[in-house]
Amino acid sequence: MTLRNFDPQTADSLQAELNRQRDGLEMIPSENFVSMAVLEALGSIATNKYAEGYPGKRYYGGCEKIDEIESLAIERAKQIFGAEHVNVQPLSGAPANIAAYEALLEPGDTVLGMDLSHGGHLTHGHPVTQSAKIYNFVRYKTNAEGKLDLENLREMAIEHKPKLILVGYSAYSREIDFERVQEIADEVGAMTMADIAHIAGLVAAGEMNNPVPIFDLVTTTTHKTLRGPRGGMIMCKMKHAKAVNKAVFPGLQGGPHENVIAAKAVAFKEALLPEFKEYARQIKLNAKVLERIFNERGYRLMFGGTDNHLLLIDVTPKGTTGAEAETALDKAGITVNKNMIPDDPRSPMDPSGIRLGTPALTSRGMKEAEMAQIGAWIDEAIMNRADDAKLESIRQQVKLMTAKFPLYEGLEY
Ligand code: DSN
Repeated sequence: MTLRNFDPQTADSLQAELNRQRDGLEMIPSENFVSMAVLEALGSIATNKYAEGYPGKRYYGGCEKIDEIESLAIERAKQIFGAEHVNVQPLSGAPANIAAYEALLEPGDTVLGMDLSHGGHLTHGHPVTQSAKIYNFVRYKTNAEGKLDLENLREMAIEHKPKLILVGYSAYSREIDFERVQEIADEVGAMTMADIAHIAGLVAAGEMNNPVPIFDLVTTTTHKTLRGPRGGMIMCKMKHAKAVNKAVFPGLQGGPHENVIAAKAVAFKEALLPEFKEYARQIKLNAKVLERIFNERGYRLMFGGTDNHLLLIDVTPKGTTGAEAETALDKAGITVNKNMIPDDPRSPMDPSGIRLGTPALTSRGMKEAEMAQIGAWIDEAIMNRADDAKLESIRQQVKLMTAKFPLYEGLEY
């Protein structure tokens, strides 16, 4: 019985979502398109198996083949990032971070983490999270020039004596000097953690600095620039391996999702290929084209531009807001997300900025020429945000462009 025959309602929604992904320009910087091989592993029979524990030490019988799959994922991740120890079981980025805190900290310990509006992440100590109730997060910010200020970080580290210094961001577009962060941590006797969820694919390809050989612990998601299934991963020094494994299971999670782990293994194999290096390089080239276009057209780029896959853009100089711009772009077939800018005077539901990036479009094969056209469309849509006919005409042009970059050919629900 096929999905369509058994459950046409779900099949209809999946087909409509596939059409949306095909016809539009996906520019949310945390999204990507996995390969058919990753999709196949994700939809595999590995979903049927309970495997609490770790390879060779499970609480259930019949785990021999699952052990092979999980070990493959671990070994490939070690090879990509140069990690001493890897745990591939975290269900996603937030649980990976929660487990990392549990592994490294005691309740009440102080952590230096980046403020959300300056590019940090909710799980880096935002007051709405449970972690913020358990640990004492002190939040640092980018400086007046909009850059990560490691001298200020050092001063704050000396003042607050954190147990952990946390770097790695979800809206920050610049390179991070992990070696300098480690020196600061060494000076104050702190441990180091990086959350490389956004840039993991760029790090894997050698296109951005790699904290894994330097830091105590590194978390990531596997579904952003790394282009794997939706999931998380923790990499750490061997001295933290036991604590990390205990924190993930049984500390936080139950049975690992072995179909997702199989898909991670496949994605990691892809990330080891020379084509992936080319892909990561193109992501950055594409982002640079957008940086140029938005500069030329008078937008205010936060952090002064980009070294990675994303741009955080203040749209208020154009007389609009993040929410309004997101809605107009949606109508034009371009998906971005509204986003706070540093110390945003506006609210999270209608902030001053939009955040956009190039990983998904680059997966479709788009290059500099397409980016130049897309940058122009984004500006046109924002400047004509009240003109539905204009937005519809951009959407039609977007559809013509995306048709030239087929997505999941042959797949139908
Ligand atoms: N939601 C992710 C992002 O969009 O950056 C981070 O968790």
